[in-house]
Amino acid sequence: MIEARRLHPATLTALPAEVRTPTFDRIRLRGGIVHLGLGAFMRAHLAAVNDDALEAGEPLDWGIVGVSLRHADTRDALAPQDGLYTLALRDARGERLRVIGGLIECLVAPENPGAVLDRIAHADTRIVSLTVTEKGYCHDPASGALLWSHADIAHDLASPDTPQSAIGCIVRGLALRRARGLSPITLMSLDNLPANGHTLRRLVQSFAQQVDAGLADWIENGCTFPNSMVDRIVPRTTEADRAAVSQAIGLNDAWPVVGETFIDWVVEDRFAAGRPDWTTGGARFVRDAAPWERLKLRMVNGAHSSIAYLAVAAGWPTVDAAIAQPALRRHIDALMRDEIEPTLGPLPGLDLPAYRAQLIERLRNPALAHRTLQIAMDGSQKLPQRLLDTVRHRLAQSASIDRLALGIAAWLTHLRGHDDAGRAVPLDDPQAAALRALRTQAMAQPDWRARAEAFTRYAPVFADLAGHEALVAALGPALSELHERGAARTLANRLA
Ligand code: CS2
Repeated sequence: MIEARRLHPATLTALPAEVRTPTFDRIRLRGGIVHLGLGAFMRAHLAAVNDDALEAGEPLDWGIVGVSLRHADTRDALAPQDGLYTLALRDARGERLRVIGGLIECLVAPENPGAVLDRIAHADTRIVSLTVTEKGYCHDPASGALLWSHADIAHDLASPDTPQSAIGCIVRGLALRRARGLSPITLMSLDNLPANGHTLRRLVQSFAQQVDAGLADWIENGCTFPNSMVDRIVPRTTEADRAAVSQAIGLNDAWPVVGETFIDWVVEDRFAAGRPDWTTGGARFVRDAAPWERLKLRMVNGAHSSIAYLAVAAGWPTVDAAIAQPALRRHIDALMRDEIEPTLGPLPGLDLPAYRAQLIERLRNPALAHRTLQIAMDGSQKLPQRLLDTVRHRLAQSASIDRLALGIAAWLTHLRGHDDAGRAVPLDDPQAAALRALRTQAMAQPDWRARAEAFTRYAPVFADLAGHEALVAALGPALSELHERGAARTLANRLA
């Protein structure tokens, strides 16, 4: 029985006229895309762009089968809604509401891994896409190598029929495709990793080689792994969001998503088995996504992580609250202008100062309440591509890295587990235990220079930057200042 007040295909006609609803024939959609990692970001990005394509008349082959790799909560919320959910796009001017219709099924891998493999090996499937976050790749972020010691990878090697990791699901699913005589497909990473397609390919191939060299050849010769840059700020949905969206649409939606109006997606046009025309939703197909990835990871995510660690220390709970602090805003602006932008290659048609100004506006968005603690998660997985690659580039040119170093020092300070006022803050990171040990060991050194040096010896993050003189020289004073004065006064002082 359908709840009368629940969002559902049968209740769509009850929605207020200003809520946009799918106009394509949902019943006839087939699952051309299998998406691993059915989180908020994917539901506000790929799914929205794909809905635009379907609205614009793309064939109904391009429905999405969503797969949660861990929890059943998204499926449990969306199944009674037949996969429908609301996307609320918000900025200072207000909110635009839209019901997304392209999600045709939700699978939960731990409940039924066989169903996931079966879907990847389905004749309808032509693209497997992923948003599993940085740590979902089970790789060493510094070297990019697959972590054979990772519990999920070890499990997936030993148990072919019940994979738990994204890499295990993909390789076992492709093996089944090949066994069924089906054609190769596209594997499309949409995570914030540099060369995300190449990274995925390397990891899939490492695992496949271990399983079956013939399979590895089949993948190499037929599957493609386009690199891409994705951008849209999508905070975790809160209870308040659920209530507000349900109220606005006049129906209960158990799991809406909330994001900014801005969207960007640059993807390499290398699809093994076709693709929808996503350009109507704002995607750009290119030959080489690398310059755009660099831009986005260094500017947007580099700024985000720098803000997150400084703000958590200072006690500023959301990005908009943080960027409203003049000293932080000036720091982030100067960080981008003076230390990040000079490291970006040519970007045809891009006005960098305008991009920076727009980014500051996005960060000021008062309607998102993006938690700084959420962005502070998983620093060990994020810092290498967000701040350290930029540092490498600057060091190679003997250019200053003081502002980059402040963000890195703020992350190292975050490892202490409390903010500047002494309030506990969680260290949410797959390497939390090792990072705590690192901090204890580094803090036992006699002075800040030696402490900075000890921190840079942490290979999974700093890799070849271990003991780099100029990095240590910039980190030492930043660590000391953050320790002595706290983040707010350090920022104010640095502008004085
Ligand atoms: C954020 C990103 O949580 C984070 O680490 O920096 O999710 C960010 O919001 C997106 O990459 C924006 O496109």
